[in-house]
Amino acid sequence: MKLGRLLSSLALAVFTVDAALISPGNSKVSLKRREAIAKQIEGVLKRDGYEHINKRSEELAPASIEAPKTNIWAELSTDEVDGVYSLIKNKFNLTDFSEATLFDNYAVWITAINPNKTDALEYLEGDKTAPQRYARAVIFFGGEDFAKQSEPHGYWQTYQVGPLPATEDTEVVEMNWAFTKSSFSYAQGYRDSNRWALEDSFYEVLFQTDQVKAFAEDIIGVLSYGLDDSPMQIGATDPLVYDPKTKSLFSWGTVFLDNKWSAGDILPTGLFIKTNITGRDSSKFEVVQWVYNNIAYNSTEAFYDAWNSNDFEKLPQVSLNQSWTNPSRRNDSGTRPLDDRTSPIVIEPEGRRWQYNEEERYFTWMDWSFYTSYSRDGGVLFFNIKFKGERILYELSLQEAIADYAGDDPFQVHTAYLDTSYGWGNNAYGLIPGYDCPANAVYFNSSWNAEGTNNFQNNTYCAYESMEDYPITRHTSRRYVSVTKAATFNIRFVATIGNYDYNYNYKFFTDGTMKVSVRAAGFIQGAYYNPDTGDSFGYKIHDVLSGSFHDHILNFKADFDIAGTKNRVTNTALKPATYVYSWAPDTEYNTKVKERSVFQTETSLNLEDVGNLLVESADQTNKWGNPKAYRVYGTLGRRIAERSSKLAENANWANNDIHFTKQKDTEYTSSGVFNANSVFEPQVNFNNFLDDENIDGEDVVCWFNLALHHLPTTQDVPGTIFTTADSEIVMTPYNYFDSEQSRDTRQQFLYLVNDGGEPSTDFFGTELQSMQYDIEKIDVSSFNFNGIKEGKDMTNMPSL
Ligand SMILES: *[C@@H]1O[C@H](CO)[C@@H](O)[C@H](O)[C@H]1NC(C)=O
Ligand SMILES: *[C@@H]1O[C@H](CO)[C@@H](O)[C@H](O)[C@H]1NC(C)=O
Ligand SMILES: *[C@@H]1O[C@H](CO)[C@@H](O)[C@H](O)[C@H]1NC(C)=O
Ligand SMILES: *[C@@H]1O[C@H](CO)[C@@H](O)[C@H](O)[C@H]1NC(C)=O
Ligand SMILES: *[C@@H]1O[C@H](CO)[C@@H](O)[C@H](O)[C@H]1NC(C)=O
Ligand SMILES: *[C@@H]1O[C@H](CO)[C@@H](O)[C@H](O)[C@H]1NC(C)=O
Ligand SMILES: *[C@@H]1O[C@H](CO)[C@@H](O)[C@H](O)[C@H]1NC(C)=O
Ligand SMILES: *[C@@H]1O[C@H](CO)[C@@H](O)[C@H](O)[C@H]1NC(C)=O
Ligand SMILES: [Cu+2]
Repeated sequence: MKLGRLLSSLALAVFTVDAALISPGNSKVSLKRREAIAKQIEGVLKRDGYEHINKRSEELAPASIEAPKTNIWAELSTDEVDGVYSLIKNKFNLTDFSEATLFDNYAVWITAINPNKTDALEYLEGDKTAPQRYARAVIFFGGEDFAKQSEPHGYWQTYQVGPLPATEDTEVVEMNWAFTKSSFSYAQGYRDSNRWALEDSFYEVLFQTDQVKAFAEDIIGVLSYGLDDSPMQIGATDPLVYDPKTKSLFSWGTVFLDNKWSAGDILPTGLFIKTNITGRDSSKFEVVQWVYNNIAYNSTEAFYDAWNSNDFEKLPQVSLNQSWTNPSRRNDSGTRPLDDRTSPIVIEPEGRRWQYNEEERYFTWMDWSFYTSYSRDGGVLFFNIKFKGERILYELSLQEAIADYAGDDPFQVHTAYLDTSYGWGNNAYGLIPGYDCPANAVYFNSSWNAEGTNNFQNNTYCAYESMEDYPITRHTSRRYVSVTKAATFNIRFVATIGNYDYNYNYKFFTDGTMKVSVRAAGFIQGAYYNPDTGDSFGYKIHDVLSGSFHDHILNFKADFDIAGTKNRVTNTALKPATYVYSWAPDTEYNTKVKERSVFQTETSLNLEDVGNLLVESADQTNKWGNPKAYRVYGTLGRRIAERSSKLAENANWANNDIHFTKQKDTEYTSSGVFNANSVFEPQVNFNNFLDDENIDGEDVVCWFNLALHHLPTTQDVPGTIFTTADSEIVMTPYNYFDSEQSRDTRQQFLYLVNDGGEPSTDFFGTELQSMQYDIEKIDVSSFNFNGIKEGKDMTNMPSL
């Protein structure tokens, strides 16, 4: 995945950049360069008026619905953030981010802390007032005024600020209750844009030194990094490599080639650099190793000398004709029959069938209801998900995702991304109507604070009703045909983290089933294909490209409340058995049986070891005496590689497919932004959640992993496709009700022959009428796309 996020967006060869902006050593330079690039792309695309496509549906839209309660999980308002900021600015002598260097104190994020569940439930279910609001503020201390002897290069600290709104007297305390650790050294802390810029300025200088310029240009065959017209881009691995013995910090870098399709991730060069990046002064950074063609050189001189010698072997490089990397339509292959006609679209013939409250982000559809919130760390978050008036889930939210690579080169070997550090909410750009979401979707905007800016983004997530392409149920008998449509309600967001686009979908069915899926598309992080050593780790999928084998494991928190908070986890094993029945005492029958067991204590499981895995009510049964329950199953998974120095304690949730713990306010998230680089002592060590507490009859939280063991093939060239790069969990009622719940929907057809042989048909009042659909053309005249960058109000069209 994301390859030095910032670095990779720098050298866009198609847009020229003012050379004067580049002056190595100034950590702000690269940001300016980025902004300049964004300005030049501005206005390339313009679009507006997609409300036309929705016109009919909007005209017939139901009224906004009153939310029964205030959304107590809502992200902070701009006023709340500004109040917090002025308080901590004074208290900690903060420099505004736009002016700050790594030698100042500055705020990196200000975000909401969700209320504790006990307080929330008292508000939701009782007549208590809404819980007070709190903020989480993360500060980098680079200045001398708050310096610590133990942290010569500065440190990060997370604070809890509140209750809000902030006044001079508001409490600001270190936020330790939710984390294993709340303070992080510079070395193992967060790589914010100031740090990326620092590393980038080092590489810009390095690649303009005589020796490096000479061999890099010769080996790779293009202008060296740092020049305006250079297509080289430098990627650097996560996590940072910290050596506690020498207190030194290292980073592995590699050179990719950018092109006009930003396809650098599939244009590797096979050149690797290990750099000592200890400290905050890039002029003290030092190359400690070059690796090329599986040979390590301990210094730039050593590599230069080898390159100058007669027996140096140059590896083949990617051809300059890179039209194969174009992820858009290829026009060299003709047109498929009838493909000149527009493909089908979703229509709501009688108007929208769901309601929402914009302010509270409260949604209702077909006896479902829930609130959404939005955060920089997690994207769209769901709270208080109810079906038929009963809470099924208190919280459903994305926590973290790892992308853990394997390969024959040091870059892939050292790569294990934790994407929450890059952020989901801040990387969800505007969705494209009719393409990302069906034509009848409604779009929602969002806001978050990061690096000193209150950011706004239109159309970050969409909601729509859709139809599955199969009926939810049917039956044909001697007397009748009965068939019921499968309508679903969906919330979707797409986060583009560097090379990858993650499509998250939350789907609700009329019977009480929910499905959460993730799909991946975009460019793979490819490796340079070396025929001698590469075949164990990937297929050759182009001239010099290998699809390097990696695991995507994505962790979610699902706080089930099945008929209240007294729950338990059970397994119904499905087993072969040999039975002798009383009615046939001489015969052994090979058959199969169900066998229920209860998990008494907190547990981690792999799906292949269980049968039907249930979250049950510990005190309520259905009419037939079975515990009310939800079953969870799906394509869950865990990482394949074992514990290593790149993933030691920071993603312990990825060691098994699914975990069940006792709900605790202090077990707030399974990961944190600082987990990415603090490998041994992470912000949240998930193993601490698993301390054998009783979960039988307790409030249970399920932590599950969607997973994709991604061994790329030519199906990933030029881009990975959502069709198969996917994973899904199903959460479905299991003896929860006394019978299946979709029987009350009108979206059915019944053909019935009565006793006299007379046929009749029934559409239950929802017979599709023939009508003209006044769908208008998509008007793209006010679409504006400033290129992908984090920043205020960065993309596109008006929010609906
Ligand atoms: C406050 O921060 C500024 C900017 O980093 C610094 O120049 C100044 O010395 C600091 N003030 C104190 C009292 O340390
Ligand atoms: C939530 O609970 C924790 C642990 O009991 C407590 O330290 C924290 O202050 C509470 N947070 C809020 C926002 O009330
Ligand atoms: C890394 O660089 C730092 C300072 O720039 C130096 O003190 C340290 O010794 C170096 N580490 C190694 C292992 O060379
Ligand atoms: C390079 O360094 C490694 C250890 O860092 C050492 O084992 C090796 O001998 C060195 N190679 C040369 C050619 O100096
Ligand atoms: C570039 O490669 C494509 C196939 O990937 C080929 O169709 C095209 O003709 C080539 N263009 C040039 C200019 O060689
Ligand atoms: C295909 O697209 C390329 C670049 O966009 C263009 O130069 C070429 O003329 C197009 N070819 C055809 C057959 O349309
Ligand atoms: C989001 O959209 C709503 C409705 O259009 C608007 O009232 C609100 O100001 C917008 N919020 C942001 C942060 O842009
Ligand atoms: C976001 O949508 C609002 C309307 O809801 C519009 O005024 C604003 O210009 C949009 N922002 C951008 C960057 O397009
Ligand atoms: Cu992948």
